[in-house]
This record gives sequence, C-alpha cells and structure tokens, in this order.
Amino acid sequence: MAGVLLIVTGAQAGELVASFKEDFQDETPKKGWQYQWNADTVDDTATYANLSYQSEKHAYVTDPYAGGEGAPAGPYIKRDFAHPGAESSSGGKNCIYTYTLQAGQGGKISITDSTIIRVDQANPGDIEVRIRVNDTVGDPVSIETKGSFDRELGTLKDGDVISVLVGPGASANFDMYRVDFSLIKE
Ligand SMILES: [Ca+2]
Repeated sequence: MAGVLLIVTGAQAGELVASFKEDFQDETPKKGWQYQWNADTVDDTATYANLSYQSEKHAYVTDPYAGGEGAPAGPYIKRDFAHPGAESSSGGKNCIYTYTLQAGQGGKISITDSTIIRVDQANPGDIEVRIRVNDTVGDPVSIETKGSFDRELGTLKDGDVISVLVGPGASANFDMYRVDFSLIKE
C-alpha cells in the first residue's frame, strides 16, 4: 500500500503517495489514478475524460483512436512512453495523468523525482507540461529535450485532484515522450 514507505529524494523527504510508473497497471488504473485527455481547452478541467484501455497496444487511448483505421491518433498513455494529440490554440490535446488524494493522504504534497524526455530529439519541436490542482491549471513549461517538474503543491486535503498534463505545444509532430514522477507528503 502507498503511504507507508519513507523515501528520501535530494533535499526532500516524505511519505510516498503515488508514483506513475510504479503504480501503472494495464486494463484498469490503480486506485486513485486516472489516465485522461481533454476534450476541450486544457483550462476546462470538467471536460477531462478517461482514456480507454486498448489491450492490443497495451495503451490507454482516446475512443476515436480505438475506432481503428482512419481514426485520429489522439493522446495515448503507456507506461514507458506516450504521445499527446493534436495541437490547437487552447493548449492542444493533452495526456493527463490524474491522481486523487485518497483517505489519509491529504497534507503538504509535492511532486518529486519527475523526469520527462522528448524521445525524437533529432527533430525540432517541444512538448508542454502543465500542473493542475483541482480547478486550477498552471502555465505551460516548454520541454524541447528533457526536463523536470518537481514542485511543492501546497497543503491539500483528501479528495483533492492533481494532474500532470503533457501537451503538444506548437506542433504534435515528433512528440513521443517518456515521463515519470512521484507525489510525496511531507
Ligand atoms: Ca510538439
């Protein structure tokens, strides 16, 4: 069970709440997790929708992508890599890694051990990372090759919702990426 392991990462120590790759499950996300995308602008958290698991690809995909030939390649999420969907003026179609704080997990929460790598670095481009807490979506940070998005999220309560969004930036070409991050309670 998450919540009993004490970890030390750099200057930060705390109780591990969740960890993307460690928690990743095929078929159904582990309790607390949702793998999502935004049907509308990234700022409208009410439009975030769960991706569907597609067993042939071992991936969480948008419904249109699961529709087969000719369907748009919307955002998809796998454990080891992912790809956002199409760009647009409203932040594009993002891969959204959402975690809801479970009973007893409220407290001073931070993102730690975060890493994101744009795989196809030989081609120009970028991806964008945003952090969402409940109804508030932060400004995008552009990642051309690799980066980190560790940060303190403040004091949150059980049931509060945290998301890491990865969007296509100006173009969705060459945007395959790898990501991992953990949430800890100090
Ligand atoms: Ca891009």
